[in-house]
Amino acid sequence: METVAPSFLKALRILCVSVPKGTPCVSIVIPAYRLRGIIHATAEKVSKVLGEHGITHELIIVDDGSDDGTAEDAANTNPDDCCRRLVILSYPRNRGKGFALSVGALHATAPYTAFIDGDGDIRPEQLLLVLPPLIKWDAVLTSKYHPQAKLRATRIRRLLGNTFRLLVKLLTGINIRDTQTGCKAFKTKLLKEAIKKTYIKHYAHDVELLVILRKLGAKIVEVPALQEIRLQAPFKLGSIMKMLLDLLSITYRHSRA
Ligand SMILES: Nc1nc2c(ncn2[C@@H]2O[C@H](COP(=O)(O)OP(=O)(O)OP(=O)(O)O)[C@@H](O)[C@H]2O)c(=O)[nH]1
Ligand SMILES: [Mg+2]
Repeated sequence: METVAPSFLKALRILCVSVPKGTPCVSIVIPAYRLRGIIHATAEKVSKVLGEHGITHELIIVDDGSDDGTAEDAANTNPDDCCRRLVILSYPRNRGKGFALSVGALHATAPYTAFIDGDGDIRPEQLLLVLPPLIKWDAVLTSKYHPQAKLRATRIRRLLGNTFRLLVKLLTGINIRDTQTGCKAFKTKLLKEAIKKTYIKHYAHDVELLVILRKLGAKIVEVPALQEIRLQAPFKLGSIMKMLLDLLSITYRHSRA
């Protein structure tokens, strides 16, 4: 298991020192769908890792219309002392991960915002890797296809991943190895500006957001995934078709705008 280099931790301290007193340094947006019994533990682990490094933060958990008591479970979160605000947002109908992230990001009050999946699959230490480059960059993405990242994937998942990456590049011009991994960081002001222009609500929202950020002149960088990422489960044909349609609609919409 990789650890975070001291130079990253130093950069992270510098990043947070410049934030005015009373304002949290980072808003953490955590999307959650049917995560009862899991979401409070994920949020606590995230808060603890940030607290260990003295990073003031707010947690924004977005329950994406779950029907299993996810929001109630989120309310049981017991955050670290460095957490300045715990916000739980919930709405009755399931709208998709992209929608949940957008709602959460629009509630951010810190100058930097990070996304991390609520299912606990991504180690919270990954946040210590995506936040420091914000000193220089506007958006930082976790990449499981980065040369320094470890990936264990079935052949079919690898093939699907490569095909998706090629399609994204051909259709949108975005040359990013991994648009999909659920841990990313942004300058909040630019993120909010971009999010207001998105309309895809599901997984292709990640691609649309990057297309818009690029148009706004954002500098985007990828950092390696700290942990070995396992891609095993095959996608359903219906999900692949939906993703493809969303990609085409992003291309149509944003190449004309
Ligand atoms: N599946 C799903 N997840 C959602 C939705 N809305 C928010 N999420 C959250 O988005 C995050 C990522 O969703 P996952 O289904 O785990 O996607 P993934 O990590 O790419 O796929 P897996 O490899 O299956 O874990 C999780 O924290 C979910 O709880 C939704 O409508 N569907
Ligand atoms: Mg997951």
